[in-house]
Amino acid sequence: MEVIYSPGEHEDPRPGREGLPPRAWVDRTDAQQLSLNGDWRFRLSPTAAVPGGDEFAKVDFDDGAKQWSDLPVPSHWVLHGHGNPAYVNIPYPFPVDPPFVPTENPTGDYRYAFDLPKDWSLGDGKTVLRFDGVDSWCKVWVNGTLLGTSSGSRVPVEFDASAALLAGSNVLAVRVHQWSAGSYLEDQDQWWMPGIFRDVTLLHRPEGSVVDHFVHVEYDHKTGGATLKVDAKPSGRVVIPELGIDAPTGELLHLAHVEPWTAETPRLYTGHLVTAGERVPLHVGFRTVAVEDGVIKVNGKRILFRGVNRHEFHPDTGRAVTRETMLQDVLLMKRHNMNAVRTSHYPPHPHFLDLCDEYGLWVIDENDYETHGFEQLDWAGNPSSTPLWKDALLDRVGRMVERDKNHPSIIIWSLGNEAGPGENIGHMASWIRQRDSSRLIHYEGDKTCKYVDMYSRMYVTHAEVDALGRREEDPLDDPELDKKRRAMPFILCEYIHAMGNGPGGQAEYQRLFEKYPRCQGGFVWEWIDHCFIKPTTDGRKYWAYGGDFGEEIHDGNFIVDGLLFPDRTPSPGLIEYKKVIEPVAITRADSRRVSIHNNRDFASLDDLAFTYRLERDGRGVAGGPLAVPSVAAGHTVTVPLPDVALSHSGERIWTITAVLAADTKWAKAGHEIAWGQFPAAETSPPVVATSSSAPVFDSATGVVTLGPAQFSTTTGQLTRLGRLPVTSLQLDIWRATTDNDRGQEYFEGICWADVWREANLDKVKHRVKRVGIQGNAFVVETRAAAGSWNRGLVTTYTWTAEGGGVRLTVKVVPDGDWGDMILPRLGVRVGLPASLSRASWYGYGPGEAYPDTRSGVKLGQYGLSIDDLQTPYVFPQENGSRIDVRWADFAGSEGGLRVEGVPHFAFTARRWTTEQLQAARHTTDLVPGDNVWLNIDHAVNGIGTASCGEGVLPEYKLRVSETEFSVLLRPT
Ligand code: IPT
Repeated sequence: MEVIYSPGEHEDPRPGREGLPPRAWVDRTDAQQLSLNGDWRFRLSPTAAVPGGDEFAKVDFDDGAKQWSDLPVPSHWVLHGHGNPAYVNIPYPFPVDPPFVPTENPTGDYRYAFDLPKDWSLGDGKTVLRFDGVDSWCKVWVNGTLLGTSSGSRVPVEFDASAALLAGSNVLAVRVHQWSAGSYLEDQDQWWMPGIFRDVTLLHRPEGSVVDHFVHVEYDHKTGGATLKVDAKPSGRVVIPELGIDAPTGELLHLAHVEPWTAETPRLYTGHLVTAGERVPLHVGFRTVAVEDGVIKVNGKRILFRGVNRHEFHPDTGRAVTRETMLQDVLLMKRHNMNAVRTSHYPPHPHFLDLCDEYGLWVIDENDYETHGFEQLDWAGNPSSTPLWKDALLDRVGRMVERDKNHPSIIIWSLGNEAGPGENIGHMASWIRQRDSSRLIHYEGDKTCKYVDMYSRMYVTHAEVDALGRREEDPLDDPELDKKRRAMPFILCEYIHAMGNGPGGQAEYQRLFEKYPRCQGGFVWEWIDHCFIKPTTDGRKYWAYGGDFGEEIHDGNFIVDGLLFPDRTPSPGLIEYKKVIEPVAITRADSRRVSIHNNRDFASLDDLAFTYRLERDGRGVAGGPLAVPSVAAGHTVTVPLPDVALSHSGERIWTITAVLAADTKWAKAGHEIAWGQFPAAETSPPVVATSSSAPVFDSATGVVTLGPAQFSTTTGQLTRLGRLPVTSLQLDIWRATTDNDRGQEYFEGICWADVWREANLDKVKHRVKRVGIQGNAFVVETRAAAGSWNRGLVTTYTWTAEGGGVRLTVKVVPDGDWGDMILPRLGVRVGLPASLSRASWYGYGPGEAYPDTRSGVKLGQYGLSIDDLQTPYVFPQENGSRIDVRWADFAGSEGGLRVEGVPHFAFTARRWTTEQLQAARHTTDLVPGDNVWLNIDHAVNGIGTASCGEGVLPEYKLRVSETEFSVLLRPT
């Protein structure tokens, strides 16, 4: 056959061609730069073979033709009307046929005409063209001259453009294929989004400019001294005036005293590297990273990661994120007490790392490498274990390390994520070790820890973390490897899966990290929900996830699993995490003293100011500053509580708060860091009022009247309370399942949502057995039972009049075989008029809380509209429960309702039913109806994190048992 076309270049598993050797990335030097970001010309073709071949790269090619349009660079073309983003988690969206990819391969041709500034000296040195990120493969021409090709979406490439550039006007042309051999190495759990999505820059490299430089530091915590050596090619001088340094490169400099860099104290010394041709800024942070005594130490101290996995994401621009967005992420992390970030699962835009250096975050910088789709093939042909891919893997890990090697914030290199085992993992690790021995190596997929410096796992149960803490985990077959691994530090590179409502069980993990030195914390999965805005047919906006773009293969809302909603508003999960990882533990020492423990690794609490507040039944009675002496890291002080005269009644609660004493780079003075709340005195039990009137039965109407309440004798249900018509008050055990309910518990292998559905718990019918009057009480006996099954809950509602309202006592007796069933909730629900618009309550708030997600809420008095009680999870599900409520008022234009607990209850109030919430797929499916549906819960099942991880811990499971609870309902 005479071959006239055979695709290929982009299916070559080897690294791209003609890229310059990778080097340290520098934002700005005194050498000239020209940003080529802007509106480029763009044409999309359906296959890699574009008719006309490379013609489009020629200078005089007509890009005004109708197939061409403008496209901003950086961006993903699928977010600009050319095709769609597609979300798949683990499987490849194309046949696994490595290194080949489908012929159907969206291909973007880009052209950009630009003028070289007049003072750009082409004759002096070189000019290089840098792409910081092109997804997934590109071929680059300048003025029709081919410069080279590149693979590796999230690592930079530089080409020498000197010979191709002209003074005056130039034309840059780039061909980008969505799919390439490299796509096999980039199977991360995220949207597939091609394009030139990071900056494009032209860099003048004058004669004698820095080809590369490597800042080596060591900090000696025993002496407070440090060493510094800056290797540079060509050699030059290192100038750091603040340290009195003006010395040649390559020389080991001993410094008698420096302030070390830590995530808590991100001290940077700025200076310059000066060579014959360039002045490069230096930001030096002194720190030493080591594994000692089986734990990771920085500057001689064990550190504890309070971390998060960060994908780059913005709902408008995908992974093309601006510096403002990066800064917003860093500020949000710092403001929520985080100290670490894993750059899952690729090196981020370098500006993000600059911000981590500056603001203080420990970084695990991760290679752009994941081959998760091979798992379902038992890893057959997996690049980690196939020699064919060795060079590509060394190429990309090298481009990460070289680019990022001068960041003090990076203390760990990660070889990638979910890429199975194999010797190429070892090759990458060895390469890093010879190049940079100053940092540790991480890879979770190295189960035996043959190549890495720490034992890392994801989504491990609390029980297993406990065993790991004791170094009593199950042994490996190989005793040598087992011994080595058992001696290693342990981290959770991913845990507590922030999908939907939750994650639950955070505090219990933190206690384990605090208990066992080996357990050095973890990184929440993940930072932000990756969703795009889409309109409904009638123009309302919703957050779109997998499948909303017509993808053939997709993983639905598994991409909606962040601590931040897509618009970066914090979710309740983040509020919880902030509290759980707070660096100060404030607890009751005894009735007169508070204990303040500094949970930081390095810094004292001198930057914090403490305040106290005393409340009685949620109303402040006293408050002011609390003097706290200096507390060094790891230490505790006990401080007397202010001498405030306590009243003799009501619930008296101390709240002690630690806030920033002065403005910092990342938050203003007064920003809350930590708090503790505890009772000031025993609360006396509430006085139980006796019932005041008896029920009256009107046989003509069939209505029973009891105080302000009216009941139907046919249904036994409450129909009116004062002015309020009410409906359907009955026992309720169902909740709209959460992502975590729908998950598979790692430990027990149970999916509770499936169990509940099988048990028809969402289809409970109520059979009225008897309705009657017993003394002063109106009594309704029912049997609530789920369709198809013979077990039930015999429920007795006893109503008595009390203090202008009615008291409802519900007794639930299980009937039949419930086995080990747990219930979503146990309480009553009632339909109230839609005119109710506001809730105020005394209980925990202001946000939602469940039994295992309640660290972040405080006891107090709160008020919110019914609409604002909802947590707008992207995928609608149970939400918004307020826990341990003493009383709640629901008010509106046509009368209201007060609910008082005996002593506590939880509530949700919504403008739609649980059934509607269950059926909804997007928030726009939730349309207010004719009622406000109030659930008054005696108990609620926990949340857990089974969407990926452990289920609800036993102590938070709502088991079926005989139960009695009461509430008071009063019209207002
Ligand atoms: C783990 C992945 O590393 C991460 O990218 C993400 O997909 C997460 O799960 C779930 O959201 S892998 C999983 C099989 C434990």
